[in-house]
Amino acid sequence: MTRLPNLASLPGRSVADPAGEALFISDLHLSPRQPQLTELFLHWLATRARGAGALYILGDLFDAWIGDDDDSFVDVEAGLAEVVKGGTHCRLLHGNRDFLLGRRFARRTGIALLRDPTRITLAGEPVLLMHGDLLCTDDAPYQRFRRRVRNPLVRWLFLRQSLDRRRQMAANYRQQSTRAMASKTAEIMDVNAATVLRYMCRYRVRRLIHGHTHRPADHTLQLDGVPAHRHVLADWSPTIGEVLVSGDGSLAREAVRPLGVATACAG
Ligand SMILES: [Mn+2]
Repeated sequence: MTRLPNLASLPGRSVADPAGEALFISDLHLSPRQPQLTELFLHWLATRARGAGALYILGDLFDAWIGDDDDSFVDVEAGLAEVVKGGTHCRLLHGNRDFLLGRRFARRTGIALLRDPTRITLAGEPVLLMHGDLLCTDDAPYQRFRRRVRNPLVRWLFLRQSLDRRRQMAANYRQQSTRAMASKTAEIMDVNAATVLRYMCRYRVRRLIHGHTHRPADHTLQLDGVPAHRHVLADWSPTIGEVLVSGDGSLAREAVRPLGVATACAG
């Protein structure tokens, strides 16, 4: 566990968000092709996430979401609904892979959908939450693609297709995206430093939490000559996941491991 700077040491209004711990996750990329990953997440939901004050899912929970009428993830929806029933405030903002998560999903699970970005208060401090793709402004072709697929007409046309057709289109997109990423440098696919500062200034925060880049790290930057923080969430795999936990005025990273792995790895 890595301890991070004390939240209470930073200026902010003392408005209480849901009491208790707040958990932040993103980029699980759940998919029917990786049942062990889904199992890892469901187990974590039923154990560690239970009874937390809040659970924030910052995008790309699903590797692809082709519409709320798809029933490929009923087990995940049920697991999330249980956490909500247990009194945890669950909130989700869309990632680039699951931006079609809609009202019916929200109704079935009890999750509140957030705008990207959303400003919350954590231990009295304003904190900005984003998926992270909006920060990757060096990748101009991706930003154009993002605007195109989020156009209401394009979404409407997509959602009118049959589920099979949509599945096929999502698979094609995945292939194209893998090819496109292979031709882009690591720098182009990371956040743009000036864009990060612009968002933090606009929303008047000194702390930003996001995912998307799959480069988990806690960055300290200078904002008007004062230190500010950018926490990048980790992506999950079937063998390990990670949660950023806010509680007692501090932030910590916590590993999520499959059952039995700790003993299997001993020695
Ligand atoms: Mn993403």
